[in-house]
Parts: sequence; C-alpha cells; structure tokens
Amino acid sequence: MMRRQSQRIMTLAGATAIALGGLLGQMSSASAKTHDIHMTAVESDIVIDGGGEKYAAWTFNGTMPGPVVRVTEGDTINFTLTNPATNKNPHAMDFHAAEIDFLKNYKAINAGETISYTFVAKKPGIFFYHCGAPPMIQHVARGMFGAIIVDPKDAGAWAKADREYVLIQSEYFKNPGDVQAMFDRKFDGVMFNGGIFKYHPFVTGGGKLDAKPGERVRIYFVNAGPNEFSAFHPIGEIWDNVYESGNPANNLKGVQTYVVGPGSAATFDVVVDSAGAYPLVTHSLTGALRGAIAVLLASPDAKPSTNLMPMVPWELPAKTK
Ligand SMILES: [Cu+2]
Repeated sequence: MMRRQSQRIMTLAGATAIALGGLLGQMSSASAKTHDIHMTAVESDIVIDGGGEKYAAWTFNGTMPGPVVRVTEGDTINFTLTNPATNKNPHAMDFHAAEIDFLKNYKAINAGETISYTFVAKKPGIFFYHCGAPPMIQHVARGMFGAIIVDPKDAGAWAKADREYVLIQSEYFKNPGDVQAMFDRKFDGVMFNGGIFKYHPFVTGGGKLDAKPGERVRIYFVNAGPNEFSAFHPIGEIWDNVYESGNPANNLKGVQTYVVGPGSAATFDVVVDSAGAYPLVTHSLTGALRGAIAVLLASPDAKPSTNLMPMVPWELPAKTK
C-alpha cells in the first residue's frame, strides 16, 4: 500500500514536472519577440573630431557607428536594408549574430534596391555588424559598422550591471578614397564610436563616460577594424570580468588587457573602487595615442547614463567667427 501510494505520488510529481516543463517551454517561446529592423545606407559627411573635421563617410542611418540593435537570445529579427537611389555605391549588411547563408542574405545591393532577410539570434553576446560590399575594407573604414547586443535569455546568467556602454573601435584613414592605404594599414587615427579622442575631456569638444565608484560598469566592446587588433585595457583598474564575444558562459576574471581582433567583440565589466579618472584604451599605443582613449570618470554624483553610445552623432556647437 505504502509503495503503491509513493509510486502514485512520484507519478503525479513526474506528470506535474512534465506539464510545468511544457508550460515553461511554451512561455519561453511565447516570450521570444520579433523585431522589424530597417536601416538605410547613407553616404554623407560626419564630424570625426573635436575640431569639427568632416569625413566623407558611408554609414547605416547617417551615423558612425550605426544604431545599436538590442534583442534577447531566441528573438527573431526581420531585417531590411535600403540603398537609396541617391547613393553612388552598392551596400550590404552582415550580422555576426546571425547564422544564415552568406550568398543569399549578405549580397550587395545597388542604389535604388532593398533587401530583406530573417534570422534568429540564437547565441547571447555582443556582435559586430558591417557592410560587406566590395571592397569591404573600404566600406568598413568609411563607417558602415555597428553593434548588436543579444541579451541572455536568463538574466541571472551574470551579475547585473549598474551602467552600460557600447564602445566600437575602428581605424580612421583621412583620405576615404585611398583603398591602397587601407590595404597597407596606413591609418591616420584610431577611433572609439567614430571619433578621435571623443571621450577625452581634456580635448576640445571631447566628452567622458560617467560612473559612480562601486558601480559595475559593463562595456560592450566591438573592434570594427578593418585591420588593427585592440588590446583593451582600463588604466588604473583591472577588468573584473571579460566575457569573450559577450557570452556569459565565457567568463574570464581579473584580466588586465584583453585582445579583441578585427571583426570580434567582448563584454568587459569593471567596478571602479574609488572616484577618479580611468582611461579605457587600446594598449597598442599607436592606436591609443592617435585617438583611442575613452575616459571613464568616476564620481559620487555621476548622473545616470541614458545612452548606450553617448555623443553619437557627435554634434559640436556652431563655430563663431
Ligand atoms: Cu557599404
């Protein structure tokens, strides 16, 4: 009798677990969202330094980098790229967060054309996106790149961040028509978020990244290249965690400098112990000293950050003569 009862209880428990499992499965698939994302290839001048220097860029939606796309693991993205008839060049879009056929989906479209495709963001992380139209080295150098964050489905997979930023490193070639200079790696500057010393408060027109001491600051870092490796390092600090490709499963601890190659990305957590300035740099010094310094300024009265990518676009006050 006892045995039969306990068997029955176990069967009930098993049935409940199966039912619950089924329900949770339904809930997770029901909670997966679909995002309709439309971008436009824009060939136009943008400001790339605090002196108001203009650059003949090619961009997604008119800014360098393009807009940050943010979805959750398991979500579906319906993506459309429009290349307006007023443009002069073919363009394309390659999402590193997607696992789909390259030939069909990432092909270049001519001015006046539109392309659409769908993908499921199956793996969590921070991923690069870029134009792949030939010569790709030039389309990336001229500004056709950005970041897509795929948040983990399980928010408890890592510590909660108090503040988040996206930083994208790329090289600047002052003559955007000189493709040979790009092949020869003859860059004139290295940028974070499309600007030279954009987050350097001692430079005219430069800004900063705000934080409070003790906060966990999460940097979603992408290296757009096209060629140089980044050696990402927080001066005066140590990365508490580095997540390769931004996947919570790839958790390194106590890292001083972490190499992010072109076309790759990682998520960096830093908890600044005390108030002060902490420049985030590529420790490849030819890059840092030519523009790739972003100062994280920790102060008890730091304002909340509302923008993942502050100062994009970089709008400087009009010059008075
Ligand atoms: Cu392009």
